[in-house]
Amino acid sequence: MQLNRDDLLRAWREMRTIRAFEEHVHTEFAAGGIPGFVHLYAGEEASAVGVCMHLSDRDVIASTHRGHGHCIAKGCDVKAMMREIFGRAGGLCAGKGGSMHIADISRGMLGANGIVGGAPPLVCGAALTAKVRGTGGVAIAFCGDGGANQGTTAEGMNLASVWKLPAIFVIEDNGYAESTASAWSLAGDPVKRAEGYGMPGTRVDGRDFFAVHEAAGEAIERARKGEGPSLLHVKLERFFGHFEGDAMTYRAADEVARLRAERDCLASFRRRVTEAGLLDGAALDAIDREAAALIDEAVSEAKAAAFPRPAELLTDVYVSY
Ligand SMILES: Cc1ncc(C[n+]2csc(CCOP(=O)(O)OP(=O)(O)O)c2C)c(N)n1
Ligand SMILES: [Mg+2]
Repeated sequence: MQLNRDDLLRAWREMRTIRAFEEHVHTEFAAGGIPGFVHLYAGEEASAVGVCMHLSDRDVIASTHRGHGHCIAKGCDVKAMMREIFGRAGGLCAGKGGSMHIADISRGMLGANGIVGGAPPLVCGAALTAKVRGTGGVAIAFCGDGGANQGTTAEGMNLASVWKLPAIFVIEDNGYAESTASAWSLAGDPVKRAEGYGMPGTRVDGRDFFAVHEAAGEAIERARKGEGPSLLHVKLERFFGHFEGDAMTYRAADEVARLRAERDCLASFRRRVTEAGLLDGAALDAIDREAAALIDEAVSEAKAAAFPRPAELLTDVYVSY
């Protein structure tokens, strides 16, 4: 898929919106307004956006505990997401799920997921549905370097390959599973694991939106043509702790500052499109202001929203078919 000016503006807006969203959640969490556990996606934006730009509502994704970026890239309403994170009425899941359980089935967002390695088996079901019904849809599982080592990921990849499902496994390798460096925990090369399951595997630099977009496009096209699953191993960085409140004693004191200076996918996108004359700085700055204003509004509206009523405690908990 060739990217035109509108596509590039859209990519920038989505990545900027994710960054602004995460920075605001970081501040609000520290101020004590957000209940529960929160894991931020800042630094990894090019992966969610580079993959999800190829998708529409007929396609589904399943996410991780670090799911805000995936939700935004798949078209979830950011104000409803913010209300959800604050645990308020009008949240995307009625304020009862919080950060780790945001879902919007109408947008093909099957859910953030507190279960590490939860997404790969889920997308096998969704991909089988797409295949049986002949919708042409694909199903994408995001999982981390830690999640890549879960048995569920191995099972999911095996099943997807045996059934030739339109599924893509995106391993977002940010170098850590909680405090454990992937150098200590990830054996061999994840790309070669794909070979073991008879599917193509590609390594992608997650700092480079264009590389992610291209590799994801190839994998998705292959899946849509009925040629089966693929794996992408995306190398990227997380700019905050594992969870909000993490003192990050396992990282060098200057590590995050260095990564922010050298491996920021937003900075590299901006440099590339301005140097190539594809977009001008003023257009990008205008989007930055709009994204910041949108998230400011989302935070104030979330804080002003009511909490769910006690009478609603048991609604939406079970689905009756
Ligand atoms: C099945 C399961 N085991 C353990 C945990 C605890 N846990 C939560 S996040 C995490 C690390 C995940 O690392 P990774 O998959 O690399 O994702 P990242 O946090 O780096 O995005 C662990 C072990 C869990 N939530 N679920
Ligand atoms: Mg990780």
